[in-house]
Amino acid sequence: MILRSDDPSAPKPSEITPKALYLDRRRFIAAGVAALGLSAVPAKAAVVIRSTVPGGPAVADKPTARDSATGYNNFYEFGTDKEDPQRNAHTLRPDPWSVRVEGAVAKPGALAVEDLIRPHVLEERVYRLRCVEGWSMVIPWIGVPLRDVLARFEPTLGAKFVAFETLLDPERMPGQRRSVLEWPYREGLRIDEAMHPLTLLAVGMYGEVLPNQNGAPVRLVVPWKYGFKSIKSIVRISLVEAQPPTSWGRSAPGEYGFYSNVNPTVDHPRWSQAKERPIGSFLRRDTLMFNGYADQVAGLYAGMDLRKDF
Ligand SMILES: Nc1nc2c(c(=O)[nH]1)N[C@H]1C(S)=C(S)[C@@H](COP(=O)(O)O)O[C@H]1N2
Ligand SMILES: [Mo]
Repeated sequence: MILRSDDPSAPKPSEITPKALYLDRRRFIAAGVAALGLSAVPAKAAVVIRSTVPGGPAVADKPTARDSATGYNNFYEFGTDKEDPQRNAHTLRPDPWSVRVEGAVAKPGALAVEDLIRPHVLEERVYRLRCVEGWSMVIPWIGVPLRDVLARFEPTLGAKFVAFETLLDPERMPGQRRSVLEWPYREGLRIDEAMHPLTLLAVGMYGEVLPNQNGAPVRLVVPWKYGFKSIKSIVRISLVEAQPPTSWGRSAPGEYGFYSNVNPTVDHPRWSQAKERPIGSFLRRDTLMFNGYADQVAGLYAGMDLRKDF
């Protein structure tokens, strides 16, 4: 289903989320999913890639098998092997969960995930996620544009960048007992990137709430950037004046720049970025500029040297 807020036939948020269904996160998202008609999508139609963005790329790929997307993960808070998050993330406890939005906003505050999402229309968006390591997946996410959520906190003129933080809790995230990265995991976007309509605050995938290993209960999805920008299990969003530090930028500044746009012409210092292997396939394919979203996002970087600002 293609659902856009400017579509007069789209259900209003009040129709999607009747109050009786606010009881808990699972039921809340289930209600949104049902309203999207996702559970009723026939299997055949479910493999058609849809973009909710006008003029968006018609990426003619099937979504990655759900088992692969939930069993092959990067989530260092639960270990550094791809199978570790699925095995270990049961200790996360994503419910209840609140997210604080603060900094250069007129109305700072902490909200439960349900209240963060409740006023908005949940959308399904099928995006390619390409890891800097050279593999990619195609995932049907469920979420709301980040810009709609941020607007409610009324960003002020000082909001030039947005800084994101994952939970810091070594009890629930045992991988934080090892210093493989600086904890908590931190990421950041420039304000125009954060406000871009493609940038999604995701609470579900494959028609269900996010599994813990994929960043429950709420994560970012920035489809034109390498996967590590899409920070999981967010507890804090700060609108700030200066470019914020990021975990990967601090661990290897020469390898992971702030922008991290998918760019097949800029190699990682230790490997080429020209190709990628879609998970579930043996064949590699060419990596596309901005992961295939150049028409929508290239304008954000007009006049920048993307070799320097990598
Ligand atoms: N908090 C946190 N967020 C994270 C990561 C992480 O280790 N910790 N890994 C990143 C990387 S490198 C990738 S490729 C994506 C993977 O998302 P997925 O496991 O849902 O496919 O999550 C990103 N978000
Ligand atoms: Mo990644």
